[in-house]
Amino acid sequence: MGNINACVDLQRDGDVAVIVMDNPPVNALGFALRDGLMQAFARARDDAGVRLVVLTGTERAFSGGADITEFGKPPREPNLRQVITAIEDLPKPVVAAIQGVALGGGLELALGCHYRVAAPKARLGLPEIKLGLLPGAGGTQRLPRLIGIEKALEIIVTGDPVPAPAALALGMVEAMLDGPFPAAAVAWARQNATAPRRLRERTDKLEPARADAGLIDRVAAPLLKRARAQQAARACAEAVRAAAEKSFDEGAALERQFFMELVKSDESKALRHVFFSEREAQKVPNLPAGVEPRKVLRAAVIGAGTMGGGISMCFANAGIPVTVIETSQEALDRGLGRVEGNYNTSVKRGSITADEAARRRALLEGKLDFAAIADADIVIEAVFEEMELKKQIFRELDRHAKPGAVIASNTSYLDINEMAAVTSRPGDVLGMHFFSPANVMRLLEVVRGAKTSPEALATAVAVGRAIGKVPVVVGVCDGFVGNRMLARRGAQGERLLLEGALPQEVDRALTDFGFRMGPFAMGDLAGLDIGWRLRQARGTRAIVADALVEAGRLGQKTGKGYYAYGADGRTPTPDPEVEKLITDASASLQIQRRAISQQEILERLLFPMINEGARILEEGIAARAGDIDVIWLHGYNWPAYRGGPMFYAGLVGLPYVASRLEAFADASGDASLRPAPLLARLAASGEGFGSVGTARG
Ligand code: T1G
Repeated sequence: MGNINACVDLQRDGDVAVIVMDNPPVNALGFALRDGLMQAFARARDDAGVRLVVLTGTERAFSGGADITEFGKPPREPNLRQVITAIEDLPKPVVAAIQGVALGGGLELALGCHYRVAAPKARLGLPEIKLGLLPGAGGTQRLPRLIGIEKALEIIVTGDPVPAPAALALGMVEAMLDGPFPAAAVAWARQNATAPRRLRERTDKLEPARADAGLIDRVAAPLLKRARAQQAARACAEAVRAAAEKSFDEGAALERQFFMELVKSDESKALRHVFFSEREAQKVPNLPAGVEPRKVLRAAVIGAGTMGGGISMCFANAGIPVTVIETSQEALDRGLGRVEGNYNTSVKRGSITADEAARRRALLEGKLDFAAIADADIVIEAVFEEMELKKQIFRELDRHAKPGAVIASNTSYLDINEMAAVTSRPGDVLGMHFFSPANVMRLLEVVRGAKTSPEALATAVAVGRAIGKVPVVVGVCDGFVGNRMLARRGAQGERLLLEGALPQEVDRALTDFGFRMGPFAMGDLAGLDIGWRLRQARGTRAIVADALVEAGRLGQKTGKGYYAYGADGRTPTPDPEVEKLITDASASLQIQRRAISQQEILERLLFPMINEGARILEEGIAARAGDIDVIWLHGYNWPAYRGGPMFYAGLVGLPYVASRLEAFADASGDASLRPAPLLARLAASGEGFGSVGTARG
């Protein structure tokens, strides 16, 4: 407990005042912390016995920035800009002693200090753009004055953190100190902090941009091209340009104006929604107090196919030894050979060193006998999607796995409860649905069976995080959450082709919306035979998709699918053969083709998905609307700056979504397009999906 207020402690070390921020978990600069800082610095200023000041935080965080939960609420003074100005105006030298992270407003706070020192593992950055914002407390004006326009632009527009050694090399910090904080910083300050050096008064680092009018555009162009939050990226670049061309106060005023515009933008609201939903989604819904995940020191994977190999790599990459089980040496060699190939590619690309690849590869061993899973703390089955085969495997796993081991299936839609029922330990059985390629895609649907224990669930979620995934707990149903909603989009995609659209028109509606690829190009990439086999297994039909497969058009792997693929095998070109196949299919169904607008295509693809999401919430298959958004962001490349399907529905307005669904149902006679009861209720009451009760009972 601090002696200034709950978040701030003012200590004395001889003639040095040490101000300590302690607002768990990350020293977010909420009102109490800002108010405490103002009081502490006023005291240090007025205390004649104080010659200089050291400002520090905790080992985890100097400060994680402004308190994002305060955005959109009435502002309370002192605001962050006032706190930073008060520090910069202090007539005594102030040293920021940075451990952990100094991000966003946290780094801006450090830039208001006259010196900065950092611990070797500290990370500094201005990630506001990842929230659809720009640094709003002087960062776009002070950082260029400290390290120059070019480097400042890169840090601000990418939003990427800078590790302490690089920060030292750039001049973001004056020193990197090994010793314990804050003592090491106090000692450094006594030796080096001689005067209050105010960044707002510096201009030498701005000279190159002032001398070369084209510099900013040249540096900004590639950065803006790569940025996902376009509105915020442009604002960042213009604010930094103001630093070069205008006075500090004029630049700061422009930064403020941009911030006030951006904080109200849909793009920023979506990205802030994503930030909190990603964290919320990883909390096991309704976990009883005191339930802890079990330790996972060893893993086993059954099946060394594409998925099994990728899953095994996730564990090896996280430093967890993993045993891969196959039925034959030939299958095992093929699977491990694929893993070897993946690591070699990563080394060639420079994403990991050869030594790191060797270290990871050494953690991965192949075996032909189930007995080898005996000391695994978690076993993940990743064999062919055939229930009888999976049940046979689960009987074996039940025989060989040690007590307390979590036994998971990587199935993408089969019933976990049926698998659990053939074991003596249904409490330890659940689903862990990885997305291909498993060693790349971050989403992990953790499927809670009817009898899955809270410990097993907590263990699977903890392991998911440990191997770098975004684990989201979902319930048992056909397709769980992501694929169940995807099926709705796929059905509409097929209908749109039959009614008059062409693949390139449907795909363009989604790429213009922000997806990297449309559904048909994505189908060609994954292989059209996957969906075809699924439909065969279920006895369902998709006329156009089936016709393509039956004509040998499986997608990129056969050089043609919905599109034709040229020499590079990847660039899709509309194919008159496909257009004829589609128009013939329409004719065979006596469907009068018509021109369909891009807006109707977009709504026909997205609104039935949103409707299915409402049913998923009603049934308790997902605990929170944000969980559904996170699933689509990390499993299906939904554009983050659109927030996710359920967030997007709120932006468009649930009454509008409901009315369009009614219209689609009337036009097609497909009653399943009618608004789900939850959607209709929320549309009528004016509430959003965020108001839906959270976790399942
Ligand atoms: N405000 C409010 N809560 C925050 C927060 C923040 N800035 N940062 C983290 N939290 C919460 C988070 O929701 C979670 O809560 C808990 O802290 C732990 O977070 C004016 C306008 C700091 C690297 O963008 O990148 O400054 O789930 O699980 O993995 O120019 O949090 O436990 O209830 O992520 O150790 C700019 C955002 C803000 C940094 C720590 N700052 N945070 O990672 O823990 S805008 C950021 C992070 C701004 C100024 C502008 C990470 C982290 P709960 P965590 P972590």
